[in-house]
Amino acid sequence: MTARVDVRDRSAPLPPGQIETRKWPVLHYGVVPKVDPATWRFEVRGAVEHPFELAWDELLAMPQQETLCDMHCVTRWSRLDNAFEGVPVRAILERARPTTAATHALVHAEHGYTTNLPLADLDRAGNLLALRFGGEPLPPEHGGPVRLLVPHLYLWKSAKWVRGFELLEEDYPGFWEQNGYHMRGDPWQEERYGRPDPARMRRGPH
Ligand SMILES: Nc1nc2c(c(=O)[nH]1)N[C@H]1C(S)=C(S)[C@@H](COP(=O)(O)O)O[C@H]1N2
Ligand SMILES: [Mo]
Repeated sequence: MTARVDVRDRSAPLPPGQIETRKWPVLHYGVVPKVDPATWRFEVRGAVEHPFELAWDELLAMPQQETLCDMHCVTRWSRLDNAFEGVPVRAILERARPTTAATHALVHAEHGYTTNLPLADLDRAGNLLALRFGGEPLPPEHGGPVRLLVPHLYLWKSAKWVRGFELLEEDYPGFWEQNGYHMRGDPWQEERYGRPDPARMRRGPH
């Protein structure tokens, strides 16, 4: 039986400044990548005791979970009551064992897309490497065959076509964060825009 985690926040109808949509808009930078399962690898590296790579069939062999969640996009649409299935991010982190110095993660995706978040926000029970949506394989335009799902933060943190986690000992801005989006992106706090430290951008991740 698949475990089910419900992370829908019903403390208010919607986070501030959001509008509900029944559609699921498609938003990303660049073209939808072609993903070949034969060469696909998910890489966990950086500040971890046990860096590793997962092949596609190894990912599919891991226990899966269903997450019921809402999605909030910084462009102000929210889509409520979504059912995703996939591999819990916690299972990946448990295998990698972040060091005690690890505080943040840089998420890597196809075409060099990155997004950063605090480790505490990555290490949450609802987060998935999402493989299915509404009982069907995740469509390529929404990040299929596999995307990150971090539903308690704005949707740009949920990297489509995800390929790895890099654990870091400090925060480092990802793609949209370098272009003005917030380093954390909590929709309930309306953390839409931010100002990353330019010194960090010059130094670069590990
Ligand atoms: N790889 C990748 N993932 C990405 C993006 C991107 O440009 N590339 N855009 C993000 C943004 S800004 C949003 S709003 C969501 C949109 O997800 P959706 O198209 O499934 O609605 O994907 C996020 N994940
Ligand atoms: Mo977005």
